[in-house]
Amino acid sequence: MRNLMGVAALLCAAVLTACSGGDGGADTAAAGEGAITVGFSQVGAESEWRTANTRSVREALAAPEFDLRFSDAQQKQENQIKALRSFIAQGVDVIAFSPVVETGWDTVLREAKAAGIPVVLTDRAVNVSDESLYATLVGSDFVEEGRRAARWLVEDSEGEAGPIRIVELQGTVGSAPANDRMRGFKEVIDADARFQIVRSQSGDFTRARGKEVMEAFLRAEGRNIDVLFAHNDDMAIGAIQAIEEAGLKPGTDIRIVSIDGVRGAFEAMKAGKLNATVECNPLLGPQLAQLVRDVHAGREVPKRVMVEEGVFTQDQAEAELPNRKY
Ligand code: GZL
Repeated sequence: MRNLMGVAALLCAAVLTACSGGDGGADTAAAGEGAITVGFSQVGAESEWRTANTRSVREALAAPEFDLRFSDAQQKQENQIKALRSFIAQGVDVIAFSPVVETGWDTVLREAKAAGIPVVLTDRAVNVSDESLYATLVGSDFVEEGRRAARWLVEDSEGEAGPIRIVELQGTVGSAPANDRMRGFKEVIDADARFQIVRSQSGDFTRARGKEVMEAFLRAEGRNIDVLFAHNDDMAIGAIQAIEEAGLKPGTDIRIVSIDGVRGAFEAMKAGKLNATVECNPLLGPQLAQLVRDVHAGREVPKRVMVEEGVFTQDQAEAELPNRKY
């Protein structure tokens, strides 16, 4: 009976993973004997940051030590929930995932807990009624990233009388980075009456949507935009195209501060089109691998593992570019 169940579980996994699209699919590379089986559900492939994050996870959770089952959710929560259920059906040793949004995870995480499978959160947080539903979260402090973006803007605006009119390109609606970066940015900006956020809209962390939303901002506000705050570099890079197509100079007519610190941002700063980027380190793979080893071995792990990161401005871009790892 158990063998039949095992076959059924693998068939179910194959079907679910096949329809999860993206570069998902059970990557059962040549895992070694006794390898730790890890089900990993990734948000998608929406930005340079995500691509670097996926590469870091895949490199760290490599065979023969690990048997990685990787699924790309294409930024849809229902695909992540399907993938997590598939991992539970496969009886993986550990589940790890970057939750596309903060809420709606209690039920499936309770199913993982009932199956005795520990869950490690990477990158983004969840909002659940019972914190025991996950072992740990390894990722950045998004509120501090928002504060850092605002602090750069306050410093860069020294001596300006105001009003300084800001438009905001927000990340994916309901995601921890979007919620927290907005909160941190406003916490600092609201303390200085010169600054006004005149428009805010989600660009879903992608270049294409960032460009579209910035075009709408420009149509609505004309030349009355002084600053763009973008929750990630990809949306900022899309917005830069829109600003240039509108006959304005990004980085000069409209100052731009964004978050991630991807290579594209350093190239835009070197070209004078972006003014500052707040680093958000995607290279979480090695920390994730160690946490997977620890929870699999039943070792205690901290509930929250932070990631170190900084802020980079235009004057540093050329020198820093060769050092960038993502
Ligand atoms: C942040 C991460 C965000 C990045 C975006 O840790 O979740 O998602 O800032 C990515 O580029 O799409």
